[in-house]
Amino acid sequence: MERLANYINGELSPPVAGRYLDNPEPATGLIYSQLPDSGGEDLDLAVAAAEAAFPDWSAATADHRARVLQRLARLVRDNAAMLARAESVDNGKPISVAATVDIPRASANLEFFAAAATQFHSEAHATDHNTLNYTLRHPLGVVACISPWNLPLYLFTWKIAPALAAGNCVIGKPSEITPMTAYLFSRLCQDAGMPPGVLNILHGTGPGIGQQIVDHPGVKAISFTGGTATGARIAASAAPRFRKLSLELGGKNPSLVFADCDWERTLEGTLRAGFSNQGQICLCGSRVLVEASIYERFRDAFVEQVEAMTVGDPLDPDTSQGAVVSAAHMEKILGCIDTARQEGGRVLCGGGRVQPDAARCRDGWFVAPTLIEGLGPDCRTNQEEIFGPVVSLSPFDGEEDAVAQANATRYGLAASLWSRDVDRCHRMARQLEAGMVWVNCWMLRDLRTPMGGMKDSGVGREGGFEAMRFFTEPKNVCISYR
Ligand code: TXE
Repeated sequence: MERLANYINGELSPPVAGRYLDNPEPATGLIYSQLPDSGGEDLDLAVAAAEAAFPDWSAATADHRARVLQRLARLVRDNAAMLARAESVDNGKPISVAATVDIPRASANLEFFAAAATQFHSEAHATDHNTLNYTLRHPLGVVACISPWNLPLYLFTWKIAPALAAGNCVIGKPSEITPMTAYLFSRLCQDAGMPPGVLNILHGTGPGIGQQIVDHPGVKAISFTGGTATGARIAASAAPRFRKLSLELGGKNPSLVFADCDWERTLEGTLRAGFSNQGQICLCGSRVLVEASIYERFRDAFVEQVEAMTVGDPLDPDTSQGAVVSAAHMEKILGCIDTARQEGGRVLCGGGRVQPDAARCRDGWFVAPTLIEGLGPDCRTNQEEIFGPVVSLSPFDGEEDAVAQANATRYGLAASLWSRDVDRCHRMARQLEAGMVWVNCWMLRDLRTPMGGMKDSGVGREGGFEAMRFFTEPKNVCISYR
């Protein structure tokens, strides 16, 4: 059975204590590889390597750093088919999604921050005729990038690329649930000529090596994407040591459908927003709010579309819904569906575990895409992040009610708005409590824009120069001259 390795000081390294964790394939439930269960000794080696690499990497020209990131971007592109397959096996997502979304976006992240490295600039302010302020931006040193399982290589590269571009050395920790693409990526780092120690990748559990990384005195900043409860724990650990934190957490995002929407485009868009990656994207629109005058018609058309989705072997290119990521996560989702029933929700389709046709997937972790209606904004189904293929449908009555329902959660990550009334779209975009509002689209991205959430969806923004600034310490110089 394949054993993955850490990536420390440019080498693929087995865990010092020799402990491993099993890595199952969600589509079959079978263990297919093992990952290091890293500990403090591995972390000390990684931090020492990163500290040793920092003087040269931070002093290197932006062009040099850009070239390393560009080579990595090209290697990810050249190996896209292999990486997409690996990610589909590791995560349970349809291979079509891995091949068209995850891997191309991972390569684009590296490409974008390669370019951003050469464009990064700092501010200067001419205060008056004889005073000038300018700001130096120093990289922080050794920083941690902790990423989740839902978009494994995509979110891993999204974090490490700005940190590296800004001149930091990185301790990366991919999710223990989906370690494979980060491991394959570490092999590509060797091919790309990444200087030893600049990027180190440690595998293992969140409460184990994850928490040790957060607590390590050598780690100057933490960029984390994952669950809100974990984010709170990390914030509590980091606060007394004044570590910089960027937290990209959960969401309970509304898709708001108005009677004047473009019907086909809205159906297709809200379906994608609800069920992409089996609903396991923090940006997924898990609450579809529909203007009362079209509610029944929209609901019936939506049910028809959901029922037409094929749940199948993730490796089959025609599959649109794969497995959910783990047995525990499947149980959590099924528990949420039970809760919805107990709360009085009506299950319109789906509602349980399914077995796809493929024989090899008989024991895999598959949940039927599920639609529920009849629940008010305060019930748990409309409040708690389910993070699975479960969408709740509710009617609203006018703009004010739409905004009130949309904002009635502790989360504030994203919203999508479907209407042809331009005035309304601008009006509502201002009022929605969300870090990202999409109008007549979903998950379109421009890497220059700030990305992150309001309220309990996190603090800080990722993307563009904002992300690079996070990974630097500003120092202002004020000069008075005669
Ligand atoms: O994520 P965790 P989990 C949500 C979703 C899901 C829930 C829990 O609702 O059901 O979170 O998922 C590492 N110190 N999202 O448990 O635990 C962990 O090893 C340091 C939303 O899988 O937050 C992994 O690398 N690190 C989300 C990463 O944190 C720790 C994506 C995320 O794991 C740690 C995933 C600790 N104490 C789940 N504990 C999104 N926003 O996209 C865990 N980790």
